[in-house]
Amino acid sequence: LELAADLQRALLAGQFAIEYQPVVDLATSRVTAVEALVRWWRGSTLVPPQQFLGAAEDTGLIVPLGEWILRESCREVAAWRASSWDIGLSLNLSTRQITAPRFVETVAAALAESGLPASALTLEVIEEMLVEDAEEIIGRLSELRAMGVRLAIDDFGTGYASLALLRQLPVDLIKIDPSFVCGLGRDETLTLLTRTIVRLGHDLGLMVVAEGIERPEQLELLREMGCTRGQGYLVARPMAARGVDSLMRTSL
Ligand code: G
Ligand code: G
Ligand code: MN
Ligand code: NA
Repeated sequence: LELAADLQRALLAGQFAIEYQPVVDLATSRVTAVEALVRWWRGSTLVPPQQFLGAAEDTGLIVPLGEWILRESCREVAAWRASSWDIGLSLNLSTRQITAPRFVETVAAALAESGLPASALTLEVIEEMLVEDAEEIIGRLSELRAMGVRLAIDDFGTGYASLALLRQLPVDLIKIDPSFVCGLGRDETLTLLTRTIVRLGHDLGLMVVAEGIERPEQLELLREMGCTRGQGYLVARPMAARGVDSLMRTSL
């Protein structure tokens, strides 16, 4: 409860920040998108998301916080697109945000006021979200997709319903969980599973993003497997907006 009050104050005091992690085209190494990741600067201490996202979800504070992240990141990415090239924005969503009243309208408003095209926005969801309120969530996400917004399954392969979800929800992209990618080249089963997920995605006409790339060997294997996109510390760490600014300027 103390944490809940702290979060409320932090939002009012502007203590939340957004970091952006670049996603690159594995063939060209060009940045194609950035994933927005929320940060809480409590004084000079960085509180990890895992320590406050649960409480934000339970108290409902994730709704105003998520709306702030949505508007702010749409605005920043629209500005980067105006001064360099057409990168996309990927956002993580929670159940509470999607089921909140007027969620679809909120996303539409953020796109309209920033000028970011719907097709430049990808909303990431995880399978666990479809356990409760599945119909409502699928309905709302489908509405957004009909507007041109893209949908991604995050942490693909770790839940129990990955494949069933692909049938229920029209998605554009899957993000291979780092628990598979970490074993590339070191563990035969994980390498085989990664290859299988890449092929599955492509056979279904989906874009495939590999997450958690930390070693050159992983990058090489993913390229050889034909995986389209990659993300991870080896490629680029999450960075403040200023960092994205200079990254885009230096790679123009
Ligand atoms: O980079 P990292 O430690 O930030 O992220 C930890 C977890 O927090 C990840 O599972 C990520 O999906 C989640 N996360 C990061 N930013 C957001 C956000 O803006 N909204 C939601 N709902 N989850 C986020
Ligand atoms: O659950 P989601 O995929 O949204 O979480 C993204 C999280 O993964 C963020 O916390 C981000 O900081 C972290 N992350 C990004 N790249 C790497 C990486 O190469 N290795 C590890 N261990 N974590 C990463
Ligand atoms: Mn994510
Ligand atoms: Na993930």
